[in-house]
Amino acid sequence: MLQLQTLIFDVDGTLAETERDGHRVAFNRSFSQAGLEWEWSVETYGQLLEVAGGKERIQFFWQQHDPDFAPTLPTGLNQQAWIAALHRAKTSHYAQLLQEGRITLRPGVKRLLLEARETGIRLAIATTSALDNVIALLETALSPESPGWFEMIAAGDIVPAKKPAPDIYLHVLQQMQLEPRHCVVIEDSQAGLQAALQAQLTTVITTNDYTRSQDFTGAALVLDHLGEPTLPLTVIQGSVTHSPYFDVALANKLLESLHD
Ligand code: XBP
Ligand code: MG
Repeated sequence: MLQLQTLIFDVDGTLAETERDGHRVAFNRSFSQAGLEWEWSVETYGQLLEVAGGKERIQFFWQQHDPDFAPTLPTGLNQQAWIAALHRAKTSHYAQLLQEGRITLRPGVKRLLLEARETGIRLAIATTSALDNVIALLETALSPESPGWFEMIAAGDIVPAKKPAPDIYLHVLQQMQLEPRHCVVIEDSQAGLQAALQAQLTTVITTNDYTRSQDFTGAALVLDHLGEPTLPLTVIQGSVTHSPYFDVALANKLLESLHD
């Protein structure tokens, strides 16, 4: 029996490069629609990514960059409700961007998911993003029935603390009754790595433009992407022998070497 039983995927930056041309643009569209003068450049957004979660990111920006701004709140609506409404509009804009086909999966993601399904590896998602965003991404960039490939999609506000807190990973472990030594996590960011490591999970990082210079100490492997037979991966940290791409056998080997 394989040591590997479950693959747990992060979403944003890992399944697809959703942040710069997806979430960022959706935030800006929601700001403009609400008559706000806020506009997040590619660079500003890179800094704001340190704050996990869209609602939390809006609140942080408001406090740090426009503290005197006071929206006219209808009776009974507090600041949190105003942020939540703005964030709901952002979620619709994000779905619209996905419908336009602007966001595609990163190299190797679909291949690895299909191989995992063929070999009976269980699949899960652990993300800070809202559930609607995850479903929309899977349906548009992977296939309409693909949300059903995942035994569990743990997303957004279902746990009190977002990454880098381990809550979302602990939730998946508990709900699916998993032992960390049988799981491999695929992440793209330092916050995601910290969350997974605190849950004792073996973690593979695939970097992107926003995360490339982050500290990935503790990752089992750091790659530029998962790779394809025709698009070999590059190893940034750790070692991969004789394989141009990350697959189930390699994930299993990682666990065997760590848990011998
Ligand atoms: C990425 C995030 C998310 C998205 C925005 O999380 O930090 O907040 O940027 O999504 P992960 P929402 O990499 O864990 O998926 O606006 O829906 O919060
Ligand atoms: Mg991510």
